[in-house]
Amino acid sequence: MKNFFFFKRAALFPPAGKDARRALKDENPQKKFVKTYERGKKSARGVVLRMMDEIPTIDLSPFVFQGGGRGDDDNKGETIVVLDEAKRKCADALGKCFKRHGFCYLENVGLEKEDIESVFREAKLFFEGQSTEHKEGELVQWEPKTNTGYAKYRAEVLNDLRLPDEKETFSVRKDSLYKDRDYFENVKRKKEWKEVTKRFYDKCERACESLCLATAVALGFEKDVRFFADTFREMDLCTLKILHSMPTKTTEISEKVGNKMSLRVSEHVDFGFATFLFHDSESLGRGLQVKKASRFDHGRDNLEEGWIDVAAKRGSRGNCCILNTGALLQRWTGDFYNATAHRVIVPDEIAAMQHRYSCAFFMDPDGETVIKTPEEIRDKLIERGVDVDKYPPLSCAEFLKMKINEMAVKQ
Ligand SMILES: O=C(O)CCC(=O)C(=O)O
Ligand SMILES: [Fe+2]
Repeated sequence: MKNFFFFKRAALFPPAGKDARRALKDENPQKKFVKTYERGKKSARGVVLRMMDEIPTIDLSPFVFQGGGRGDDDNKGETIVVLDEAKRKCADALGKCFKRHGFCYLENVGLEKEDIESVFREAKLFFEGQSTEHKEGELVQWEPKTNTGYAKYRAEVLNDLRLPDEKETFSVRKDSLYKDRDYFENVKRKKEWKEVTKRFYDKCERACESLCLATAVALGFEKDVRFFADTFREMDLCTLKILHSMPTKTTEISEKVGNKMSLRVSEHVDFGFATFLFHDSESLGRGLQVKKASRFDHGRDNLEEGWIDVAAKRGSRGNCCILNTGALLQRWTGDFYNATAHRVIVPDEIAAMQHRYSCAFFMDPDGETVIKTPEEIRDKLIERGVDVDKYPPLSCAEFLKMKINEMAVKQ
């Protein structure tokens, strides 16, 4: 059953519509975006700025507990949460953001500037310090059923209207899941790569707990503040993925094949609860675009409009990351919260010449978790006009299987 999880985690779209196909027949959407953006700056500057202003910066520190949290085995499930003004304020801001588009800058999640810098320092050595031949021939290759290890260029396509993504990745999961296989085998700086990714993974696990607590408070689960946190006990599905895209000659990454072309990361909504996203200080994540997804538009249906250009931001302590919500959170709350659609283009010639690194921590609840609208918020949602029985209960495993089947029909 579990193997179903490790398959194109983010490719969860409703069927693409006419608009998308029409857009693909047109010119390169990356170029089009640049044009739109420039036009925005010259004649409709306010419009672009207003969209950017909608992206809040939220400080998670009220929910970050020293020494406690998910990564600490002795302390599992024991974190005591005393609700104070700071926590309510933080949760309130998160709730508002999740209700709108599910995308924000998040400061002080429990990772420091040095943690972020060191993972990218080592990532550069991992991706650029080993030949393609070595990476593709000697490293343990990523496959859907393990969702761990090295994935070469064009191994994944997040939007099947596109050619496969122009990125290579390395995925890491919980250390204790590696019993039967050494996924770091033949890595040139094995010790360093293993250490830095493990450390980063562990810190992300703790940050995940903080976010779960904050989300529960945001939804008014005052008596059951661990509602979401307790679904991250086994951590059998959480994944840390480090992504790299090489420089390209132009903003057009690939030759079109038929009507199709590739992006660095094509349009998608992440599968899970939410994702922490970090970027290297050289590329600052440029090229990332987001838009509010709806039940009917997960970013694929309209490739042209609504995309907002977002770059990474460091924040005063240099530890700011990006947070986006996933399809599972949207479903769990009967569409009360929204998932964020996103993609990565090559926005201009400067970005084209740069290596681009990013690091995503996908928060996926344990496989056995049953996803259904929580009793505690049914009444609140009904009051707000939400159809709470819209989605039948199903396990996290079933949810993904269903999505895979949907995908199979389209291919
Ligand atoms: O690299 C980025 O900025 C985004 C990556 C992403 O969306 C993903 O891997 O799901
Ligand atoms: Fe994503």
